Amino acid sequence: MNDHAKRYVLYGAPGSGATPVHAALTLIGIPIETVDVAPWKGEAERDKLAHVNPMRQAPVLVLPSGEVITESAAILMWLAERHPEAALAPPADHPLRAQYLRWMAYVPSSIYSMYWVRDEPSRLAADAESEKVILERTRERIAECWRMMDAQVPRGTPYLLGAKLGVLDLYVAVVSRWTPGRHRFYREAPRMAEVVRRVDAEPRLADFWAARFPFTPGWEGPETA
Ligand SMILES: N[C@@H](CCC(=O)N[C@@H](CS)C(=O)NCC(=O)O)C(=O)O
Repeated sequence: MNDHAKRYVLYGAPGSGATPVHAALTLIGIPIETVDVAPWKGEAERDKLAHVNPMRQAPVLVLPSGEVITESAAILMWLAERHPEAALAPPADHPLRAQYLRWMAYVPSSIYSMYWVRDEPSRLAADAESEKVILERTRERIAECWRMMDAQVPRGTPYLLGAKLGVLDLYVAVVSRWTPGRHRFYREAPRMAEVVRRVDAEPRLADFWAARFPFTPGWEGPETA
C-alpha cells in the first residue's frame, strides 16, 4: 500500500465547505492530504472533482479504504461518531442530540444550498437582470435563515450544544464567513456571534485558521451587507 492509499484525502480549497471538515480532523488529530480545488471558480475546477464526486462539488473525503464520503454535514457527523474521544457531538442518548441533528441538517439544506445558486446564478437565471435579483434575494434569504436559527438554538453555554466545541460550531463558524459575511451575521445572529468568535479564537485551531482560512484584513466582509 502506498502512502497516498493509507491517508485520508480531503478535496476542497481553503475557505470552502472542506474547511469545517479539515478543522474537525485537526481537532481529532488525523493527518490528511489536501487537494485544493475551488469548484465555484468554474467548469475546469469542477472537472477536477468528477473522478471522486459526480456532482463535482467539494468537500469530498476519501477514506484510507478508498471509500468516498461527500456532503459536508454527513462527513462531519460521521467523523464525530467515529471519534467519540474528541467529543465533537452529543452522543445518541444525550438530551441535545435531537437539536444537534436538527441544526446539522438545517445548515446544508437551508443555507449552504443557496451558494450553488449564488456561485453561478446563470445556471438558473435567463439574463443579467435576473441574476442580480437572484443574488440579492439569496443573500437576504441566507441572512433570514441565520436569524431564524439564532432565535431557536440553545442558549447559556459557551458553544451551541454545551461546554465543548463541536462539529456544529465549526460548521457555523465557517459557513457564516461566506456572503453576506460576518458583520451581517453578527447583527442577525447575536447568540451564534458569541459562539463563532470563540471558535475563531480556539487555541487548538490557531495554526489551522492561519494556514487554511486566515483572518486577513476585511475578512469579516462588508459592514453594511
Ligand atoms: N451539499 C453539499 C454542497 C457542497 C457545495 O455546494 N460545495 C461548493 C463549494 S463550497 C461547490 O462545490 N460548488 C460547486 C458548484 O456550485 O457546482 C455539501 O453540503 O457538501
